[in-house]
Amino acid sequence: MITIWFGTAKYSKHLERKKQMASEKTSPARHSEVSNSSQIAVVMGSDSDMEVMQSCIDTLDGFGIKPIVRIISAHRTPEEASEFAQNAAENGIKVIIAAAGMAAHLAGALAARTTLPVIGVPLISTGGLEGVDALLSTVQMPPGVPVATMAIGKAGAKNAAIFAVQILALTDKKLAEKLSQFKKTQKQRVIDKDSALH
Ligand code: C2R
Repeated sequence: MITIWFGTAKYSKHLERKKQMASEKTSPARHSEVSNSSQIAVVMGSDSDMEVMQSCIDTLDGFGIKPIVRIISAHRTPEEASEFAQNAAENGIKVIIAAAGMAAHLAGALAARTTLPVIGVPLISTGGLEGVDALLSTVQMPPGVPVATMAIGKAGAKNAAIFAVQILALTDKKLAEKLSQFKKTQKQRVIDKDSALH
């Protein structure tokens, strides 16, 4: 009897999960819920980019922003990349952060299909050219299709988050206040380190 009950409960859980997965599949912003704070999307070319891009996600978190996070590749999943960029504005996204290593065409490919600001983060990838390959691929966009390109790696990942917040803060007073607090804290940290030397 117990076995049967467990079996039934397990099966209905399985059905529930299946339903949820089906709805996630049709949702353009899967992996993260679209809420008021999901105005920023963090897209990366591979799961191997996550370690560095986590610092971007964490920095956004510090401003109370939970971004939509996606793994999409202009090379490996071109249709998904296209669909994502074309529907981004309609899905409430205001800024796209796109990170990739090697021949990083992701940010440019997204920028080609949206009028939203796209921030590019060039990453260092195993087998790549220490990020210079990704930097040049991301920054050297032809006139008419800009990608705001950050520094290579972790510094760029963090700055992408801050830059995205700066864009949103233009029309969001609370975020603007958080930004100004962020700058003050950052400044104080340096002053404290300097004082500690004397
Ligand atoms: P794997 O580790 O999956 O082999 O990826 C990724 O961002 C990653 O840094 C190696 C590197 O390839 C990058 N990649 C791109 C694109 N898609 C994946 N540059 C793209 O569409 O630009």
